[in-house]
Amino acid sequence: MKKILLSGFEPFGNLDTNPTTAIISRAEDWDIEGINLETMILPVVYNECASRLIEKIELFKPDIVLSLGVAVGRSAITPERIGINIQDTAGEGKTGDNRGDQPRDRFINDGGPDGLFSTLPVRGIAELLVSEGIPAQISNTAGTYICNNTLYSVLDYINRENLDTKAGFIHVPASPDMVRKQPQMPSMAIDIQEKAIKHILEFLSKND
Ligand code: PCA
Repeated sequence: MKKILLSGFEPFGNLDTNPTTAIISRAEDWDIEGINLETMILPVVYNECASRLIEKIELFKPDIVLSLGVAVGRSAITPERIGINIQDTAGEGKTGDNRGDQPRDRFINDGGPDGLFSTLPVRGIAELLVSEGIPAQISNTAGTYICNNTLYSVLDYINRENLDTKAGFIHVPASPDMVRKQPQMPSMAIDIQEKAIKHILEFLSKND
């Protein structure tokens, strides 16, 4: 039995919803053979996103931590290859986090490594989804906002604690309801996003 911790995020900025909140609420009803699944929603707050996840890791002691976030503008499911040691709201989080924190060029861990690679099989995840007919691609940047912060901090924690836990991050596209007033923006139905994440968990539970 593999213990998997799956996290999503609350909405942020000018978004009313976050597809990862919907995926998490659907995941609460999943019953996948061989997986003991815990789910949680994280706050879009620099100083809290990772600490809340780490508290749960300490309690649940998962084999695998998979965090989900939305990347508005992307058209595919994108496993992130690396988290970098920077907090900067110049990009996707221009208005700052949900508490108004607007860091520029701030280290997540002063003196920590510049970057940390995901320990999930990002190539295998992308290939699996493509073979299932779902658009997917490795992403080489998770940005410098909350999602990158979560990925970096969890990997940094796992390294410092010398844990065997594997961890990674997946960005999903916007859901159609989020872009109904911007029809030129890419989106992916929640049903397909849900299917993708379910396939990934099944794959991870069998992969060592
Ligand atoms: N996406 C944002 C933060 C929360 C989310 O779902 C990001 O890409 O950093």
